[in-house]
Amino acid sequence: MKKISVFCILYSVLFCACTKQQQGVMFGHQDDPFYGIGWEYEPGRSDVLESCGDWPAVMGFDLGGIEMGDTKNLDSVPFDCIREEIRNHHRRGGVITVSWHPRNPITTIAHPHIWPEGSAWDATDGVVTAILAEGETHDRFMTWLERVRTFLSSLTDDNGQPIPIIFRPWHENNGAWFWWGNTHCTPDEYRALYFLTQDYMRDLKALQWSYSPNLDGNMTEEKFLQWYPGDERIDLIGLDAYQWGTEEDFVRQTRADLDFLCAFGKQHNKSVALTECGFINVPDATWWDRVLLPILADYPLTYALVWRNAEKEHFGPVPNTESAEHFRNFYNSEHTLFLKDIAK
Ligand code: BMA
Repeated sequence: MKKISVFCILYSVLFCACTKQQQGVMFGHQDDPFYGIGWEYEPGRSDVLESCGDWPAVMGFDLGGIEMGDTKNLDSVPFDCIREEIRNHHRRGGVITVSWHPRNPITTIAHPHIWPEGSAWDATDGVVTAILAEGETHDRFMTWLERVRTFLSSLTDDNGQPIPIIFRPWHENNGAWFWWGNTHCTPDEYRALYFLTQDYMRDLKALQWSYSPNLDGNMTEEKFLQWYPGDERIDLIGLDAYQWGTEEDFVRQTRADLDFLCAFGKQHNKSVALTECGFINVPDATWWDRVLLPILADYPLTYALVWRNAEKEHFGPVPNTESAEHFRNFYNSEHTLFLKDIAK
């Protein structure tokens, strides 16, 4: 599909990362400019900026809720602000990635609701089957795709040109916590859902498509290929890897999966990224330079993005804390790239 245009866009967005791959991995942060620890919606602020003096190279944003026609996403961020900050970051020379945690099109109910009812985490069986069949769920889902398409097509630069976006739908599908997870549909159904989404957006040539399973610890080609949408469909392969358990397990499992994914990426000519990562609330300040950095130093990754700094849970650095000191070591390393390293 659209080989030439996808290649051109990929080349232009990932140019820095590809040419500097030997030099470093771009650092990314979800929802970076909207809120942090102790503040929200103060233009110009960012916990990353205030920790190290530079913006993240990559910013991540989520479209969950747009499918309902909501004006704010599932984390209460207005979609108008998301559009504006995507434009701002593009203007700075940064890279943008967009994820989507859509609600469950069968059980979804109007707000207010009791989580996880109706949400992406309301992981009932048969949703993907119903989306793919004729009927009410399919029809509702197509209106959802239209709302996503409309928003993504509104992401244009100062000259009205589409802003390149790494779009990362249907992530972490090798787990069971989302309704599109691997116990709730077959591999063929999963791929059909991915294709339906992608084909519906085929006119959006600035989208690069990411496939990002969750940390497995024992990924093999056989397991990976079972669900992979295919080389023709995917531009960037990601891994979502959080340290939920012990540090030892996290390091061993992340390295094992990156060994596989980087070899696969090389063979199949795909970029590889840690599309989500982090250690919830960063309880060990040395995690940045002692745990994460050595991993990034060893793999030719395009980027590594940590999740959002919400009050209830944060994954990025917090200014004026010990974590920020170690984050500065991480920032100063030759193995990491921030905005100043990639912007023209
Ligand atoms: C999850 C948590 C949720 C959030 C969701 C989408 O991992 O951070 O609180 O709603 O991501 O950002």
